[in-house]
Amino acid sequence: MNNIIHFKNKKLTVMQVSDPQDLSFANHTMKAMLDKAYDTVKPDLVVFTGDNVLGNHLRDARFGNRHTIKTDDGEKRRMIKAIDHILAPLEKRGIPFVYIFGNHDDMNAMTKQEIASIYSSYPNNAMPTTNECNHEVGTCYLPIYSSDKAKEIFRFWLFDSAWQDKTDGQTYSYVKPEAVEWFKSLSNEAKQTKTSVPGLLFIHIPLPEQENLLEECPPHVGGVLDHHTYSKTKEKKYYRLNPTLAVGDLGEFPCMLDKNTGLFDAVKEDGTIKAIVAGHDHTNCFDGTWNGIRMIQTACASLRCYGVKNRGVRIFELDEDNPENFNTYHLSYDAIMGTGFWSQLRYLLDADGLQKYKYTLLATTAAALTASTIGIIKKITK
Ligand SMILES: [Fe+2]
Ligand SMILES: [Mn+2]
Repeated sequence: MNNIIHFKNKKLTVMQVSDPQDLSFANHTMKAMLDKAYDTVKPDLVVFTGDNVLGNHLRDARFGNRHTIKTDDGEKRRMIKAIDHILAPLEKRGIPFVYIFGNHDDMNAMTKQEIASIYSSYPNNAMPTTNECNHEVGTCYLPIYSSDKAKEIFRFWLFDSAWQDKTDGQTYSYVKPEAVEWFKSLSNEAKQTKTSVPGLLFIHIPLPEQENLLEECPPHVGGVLDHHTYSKTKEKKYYRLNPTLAVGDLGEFPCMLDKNTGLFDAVKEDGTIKAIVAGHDHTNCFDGTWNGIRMIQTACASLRCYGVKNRGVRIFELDEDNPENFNTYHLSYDAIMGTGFWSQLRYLLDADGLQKYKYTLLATTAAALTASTIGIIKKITK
């Protein structure tokens, strides 16, 4: 491990950045938002929870110089640049980071090992080189030490949940059974040796059990369509967060793991994990508990991809004397950048999905400028 993560004066502030999902041509408003968040919160650690790069669009000509890349080498160069956009600001500030991959990161010619080696080239990379699950790149645990660095008192579990099969080109999303077995064996070992510590589990795609935080409702009360059922049966069913179980935003029906390989049951059995924290569904941002397990989902940071005004970051504040009772809250774009004119204009011009408003604004501005220019010319030539 390059960097040991430890409490400082008994406190630890961690920032989760999920789905920044950018390309080699950076979205400057997202970069500005993250810069401001780092400078305001001053986190001791940043956890990227997947879709860190929009890996399936690296070759596109959609942005920047509008050149299509045709070679694997060119794609790799763009991957290096895209990763640098999210890691250089942390390197500059000396903030350590860890990460998991999402379903988009390896949707390209690169393997996860190759992508991980780019992250490893940064001095503030805090990914453990031991404590890894042998069966899956990126599945590992990060020990969090006491302020005096004498002992591990908390643990961040990082689980891989999606990958592209390079032979058939398909993306699969589930936690490999071997990774669940790895977790169970470490859990049993810690119980036997009485070395268990509390922790948080980070995963890109939410576990299937997360669906239990929802309840069916009529659409007019803010329900979201269950698009999985709709695509199969054309039956329209709407859901919202069950207010007795969860609080926050449900912007879309969750897109959960394809297959249940028993991680939730293993977490329940283990008893040390204080919350399962996911990303992936860009407009979902909530905190709930079902069957004794707390499940948190965090909206995307990306302005490149779909999302709404809850784009932002999540903060975890831990106290060394009582790390189990951590505090967590989400900071949206408005909370970070403010609601002033320039911040809102920036958002309007740079956030994906606002084209209709953007082009109306640009057309209105152009019309106003043209009209005033004509007015000035008429005055001059009178
Ligand atoms: Fe994503
Ligand atoms: Mn995703």
